[in-house]
Amino acid sequence: MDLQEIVKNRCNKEIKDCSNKELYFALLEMTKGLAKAKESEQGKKKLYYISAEFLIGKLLSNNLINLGIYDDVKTLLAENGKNLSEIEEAEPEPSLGNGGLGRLAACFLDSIATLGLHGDGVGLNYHYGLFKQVFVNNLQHETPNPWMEKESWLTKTDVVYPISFGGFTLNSRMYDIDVTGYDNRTTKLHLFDVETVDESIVSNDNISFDKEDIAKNLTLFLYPDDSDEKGRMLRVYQQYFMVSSGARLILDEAVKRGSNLHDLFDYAVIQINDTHPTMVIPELIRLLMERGILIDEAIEIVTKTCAYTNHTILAEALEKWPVYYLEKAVPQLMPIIYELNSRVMNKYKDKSVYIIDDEKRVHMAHIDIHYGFSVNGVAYLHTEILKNAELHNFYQIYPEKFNNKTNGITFRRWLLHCNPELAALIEELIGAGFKKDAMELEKLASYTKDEAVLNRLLGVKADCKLELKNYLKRTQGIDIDENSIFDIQIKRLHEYKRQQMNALYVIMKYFEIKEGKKPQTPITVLFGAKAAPAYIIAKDIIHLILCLQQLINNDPEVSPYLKVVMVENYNVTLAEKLIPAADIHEQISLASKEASGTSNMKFMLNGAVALGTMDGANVEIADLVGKENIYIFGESSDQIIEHYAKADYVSKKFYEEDETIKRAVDFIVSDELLAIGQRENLERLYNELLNKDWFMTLLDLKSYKAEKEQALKDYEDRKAWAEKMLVNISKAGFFSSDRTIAQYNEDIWKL
Ligand code: NTF
Repeated sequence: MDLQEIVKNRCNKEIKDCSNKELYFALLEMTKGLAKAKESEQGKKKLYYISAEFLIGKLLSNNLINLGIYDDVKTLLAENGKNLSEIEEAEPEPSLGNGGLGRLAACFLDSIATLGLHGDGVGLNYHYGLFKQVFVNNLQHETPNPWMEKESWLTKTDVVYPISFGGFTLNSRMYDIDVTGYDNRTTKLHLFDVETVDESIVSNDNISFDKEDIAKNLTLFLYPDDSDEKGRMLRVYQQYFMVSSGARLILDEAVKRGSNLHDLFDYAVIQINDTHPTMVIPELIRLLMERGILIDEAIEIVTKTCAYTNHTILAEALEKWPVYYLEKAVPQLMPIIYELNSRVMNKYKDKSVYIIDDEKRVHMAHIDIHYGFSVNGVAYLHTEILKNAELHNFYQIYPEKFNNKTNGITFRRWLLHCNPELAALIEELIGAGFKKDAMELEKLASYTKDEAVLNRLLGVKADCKLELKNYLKRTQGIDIDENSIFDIQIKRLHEYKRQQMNALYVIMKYFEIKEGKKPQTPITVLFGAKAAPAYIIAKDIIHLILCLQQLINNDPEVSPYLKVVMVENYNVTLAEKLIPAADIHEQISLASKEASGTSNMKFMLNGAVALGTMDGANVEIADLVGKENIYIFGESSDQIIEHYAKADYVSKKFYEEDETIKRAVDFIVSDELLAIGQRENLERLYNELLNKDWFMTLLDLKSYKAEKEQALKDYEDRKAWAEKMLVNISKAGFFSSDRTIAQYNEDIWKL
């Protein structure tokens, strides 16, 4: 396909005369055509990865890379005076995810296509995504994030299903996004949408809307505010709409491939991504019964078809829907859920494994575990905690179902696309093989003493830092010093991830600088995070960070040595700029609480060094790179689990016993900060830290500070630091999502 021709047809102009937006649409059309040509159905059995989120990021450059035409297109554009990265800026980022769980689903689709596996994604088409974050008076404010334009990556299909709820029926239409594999075939992301959705019921400047008008609001937002019952009901409607549409598609396609439905498990395997899609289990049972299969057999068929991935041990994230919600929204499912529960009750005395508890709540994860054939965690430590603690009672019943699949990331987006300069250096050193076999990065190990290579690596990092500086200046009006140490923490805002601990460090550093103890190299502490709209303390933490940013960056005594930057509306696009530029990355969750983390993998691949706790995949990273190449601090997950069991952690004790901790915490409600921020927010956060501190910030603060100082000191030996960078890159191969997906396929999907 010829870009010049497409441009001619669309705009009746030459490439050189087109706007970036016009060229973006022309490239979109060309890429969609090329991707379509690579579609192919293959094999009898097919995987369906069902997920509430697919945080796919911008697609143009990635598709060009995967289709093998990136360089040609770039050159052609350059010959016509056009710049591909500028054209890319005309592409809106689809806002179909929240955090790691959604980005993981997107990396998985890339690897499924790249490995040529027979599998598609299934989800919902949210018109306004999660939300767009804007900062007003140092507070997070949420506005709609529209991303669909008159033309987009979505292709309307003629697949339509009627989806019935208690009292009404909505039509579900399927839209497809092509997922190109790297040098391989294309698969699809199927996104269902309601035909009657009405964007006009939301205003431009906030995300409130009539939560009861399901026909109009169903697919407006991902994770609508669940602080009231109407919001929670809406989530149930969304979930059922997604799984019922998906289940019908799965059955139709299986029949087309030759299934008589009694053998569905030979034609389909469904990976349930966290509990949001759990209702697919009772829904499939119901649909099979509608088609004449008796309940015993229907249950057996579905159990052999469905597999569940757990992504968190946080109790609040394990969904439990009151029976009466489901009775109202999806009454047709309740007889099946009751039946599933009574089968469990007849077999087991232990109430903790029941599906419906004494408070009449349906535990979604329990449905997955009893009526799926596989349960996996997302990193070694996480799976061990599931088996030995959180899901121990289930592990005793079904030891054979439990397995680990350590997360991974696609190297196409997180190296080739986001850091072409580093990719080119690696290719020059070890050849292009690492692009298909990530383990080849190990070959870099032979260069760890090669001074010329280490210097070039530092040069690439310096370029990426300068590029980030310019990008932030241009897009957010933020000024940073490219010669400072970039210390970056980017992830959802949550108390367990402990952005507040990083903020307390910043306060301590601020005091030191004020007192004349200046860091040898200036430090820039960068944050990126969205807080759930109803998560009050998380929003207070954002407020604290933004107040510190204002105070410190405007203090001429301090700002030459320390800067704090919270980027606005953190998303995949920003991550692609931030990660290549990082020197130090913060993975400081309370041990046992972060199931895996995936930014840790992206950072190491881009030559940043981790400062973290022994949590999630950090454990495996530490194992691979060795303790000289990572900064580990804090109590272990065993110790933390014991603190919770004994309920013996008292944050005030740490506050009272350590003068520097006390001073830092008190600063949150100091006159300096209250002059900038809101008393209500700052006092609430202060009290939370002092009286609750559920995620034990003060427990690890001292060792965190000490370890960070060590990292900053080590940074000064540039050669030794570059060696750490190179070791991290060379060991990143294990974290390719190609490896993860190959393992899912070998152990679970068996395509
Ligand atoms: C997240 N879970 C975990 O918090 C991360 O540690 C993990 O890397 C990703 O999943 C991907 O596995 C969630 O977002 C959720 F929803 F489960 F809380």
